[in-house]
Amino acid sequence: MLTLYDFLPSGNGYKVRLTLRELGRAFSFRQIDILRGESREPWFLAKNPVGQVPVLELEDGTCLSESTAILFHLAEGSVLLPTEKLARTRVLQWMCFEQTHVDGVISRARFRRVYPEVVPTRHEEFESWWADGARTLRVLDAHLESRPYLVEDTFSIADIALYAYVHCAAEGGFDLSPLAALRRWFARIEARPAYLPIDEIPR
Ligand SMILES: N[C@@H](CCC(=O)N[C@@H](CS)C(=O)NCC(=O)O)C(=O)O
Repeated sequence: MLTLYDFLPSGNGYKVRLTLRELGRAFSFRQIDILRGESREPWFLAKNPVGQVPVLELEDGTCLSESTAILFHLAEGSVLLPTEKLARTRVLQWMCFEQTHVDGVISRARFRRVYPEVVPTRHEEFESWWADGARTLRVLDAHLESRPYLVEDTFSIADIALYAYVHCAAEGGFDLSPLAALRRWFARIEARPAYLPIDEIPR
């Protein structure tokens, strides 16, 4: 059985949960309390020396970290990852975009607003994330204006990777109401039979 070390509000962990659900893979969910430093304890650092979730432990004990790498590993050979070279490159392109423009920007604003006691944050920091994040959201909205999914009109791990933090951007102080194409894309993903909300512990 696969074991996912995760923190329920984590969008990075949520990407792995959604991918496992889409693939119909059974897994055991192990909650790590990152707020009280559990991911920095020696037993966890032995699984990921960076001290961060998500970590996916395979049946043979191998541990994988970094959500993008985990999604690629899981999706290989499935409908969630195209085989054609250019389409695969586009999937990777969007996942790199996510790590640069969403994780660390939209996700950081959300984390600091939801848990203000964990890291004190200056208003100027929020203003910088709001400006950068709003641009990111507009790029995504424009791309989705004329297509149902990010790559080749087909649902892929690129959609999962971007959806994870973008759908809850409002918690970070971003206004999603004018972004109609983005909201239609959310609804499309949320209508999928394997869908699981971010705050629901997978059974
Ligand atoms: N680039 C990594 C980022 C992982 C990450 O930022 N994990 C956060 C939770 S979303 C974490 O474990 N933070 C706890 C800590 O750094 O101590 C990924 O995509 O998986």
